[in-house]
Amino acid sequence: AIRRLFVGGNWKCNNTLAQTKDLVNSVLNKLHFDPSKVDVVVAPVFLHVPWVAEHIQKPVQVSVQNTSLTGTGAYTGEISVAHVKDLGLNWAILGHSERRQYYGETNEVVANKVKYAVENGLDVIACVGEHLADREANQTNQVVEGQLEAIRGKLNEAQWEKIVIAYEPVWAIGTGKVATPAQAQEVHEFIRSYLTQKVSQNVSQKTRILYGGSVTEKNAGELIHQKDIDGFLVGGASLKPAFADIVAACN
Ligand code: G2H
Repeated sequence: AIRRLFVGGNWKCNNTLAQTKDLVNSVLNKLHFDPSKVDVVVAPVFLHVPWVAEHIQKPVQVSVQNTSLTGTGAYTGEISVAHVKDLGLNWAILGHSERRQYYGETNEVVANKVKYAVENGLDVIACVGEHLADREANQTNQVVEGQLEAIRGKLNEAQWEKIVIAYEPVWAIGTGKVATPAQAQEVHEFIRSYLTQKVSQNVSQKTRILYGGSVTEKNAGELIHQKDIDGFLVGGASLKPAFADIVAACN
């Protein structure tokens, strides 16, 4: 692969602390992979992040699942980029479809969060993806382009170095209904050509584009062979030993 692959585990709002500890000890700390070939990044529940960051084996990196739009200060209930950096962490997932859907994060909010996170030193897994109705109305590319356009408007070219894009069709998320390798590749190719046209050839060639949505150990092997798929953002299967098989498929 021309780009280092990337496997993200998005643990979402799951697991007791005891279950998280068990997942780290029995799955993550037993992974064998070559960090020069693949980045492995897991995103626990905020309250579990300090324990995970301290106990996970070195080559596995830790991400948060959200950051606030604001800095430190009088912002009750928020977790700022500064707090994430203070723990020594470098990654945030932003704009996940569940944040867009349930917490009112518009393209504009997501783009501002991405900008703020990047400007303050985080690497970002920026999520985009269409709903079933968009796909059925042949609007997939337009929807994804609108999401990317909002983000692009806030970044300069150099800042794209800190961005990984996750394409997650909403109809495939947690539904067991995975995009076919051809369906995924088609959108990944569209995203890469968007980057070529709207940012630069260099950014287009360097940016990792992940697929997310019901990735399992059974479909990862075929998906990863698609030309423009550079890894995965895994939800449900990242809570299970299957995650090790998905990493193995990318190593
Ligand atoms: C998509 C994905 C992880 P799942 O949200 O971000 O979840 O693999 O459970 O569909």
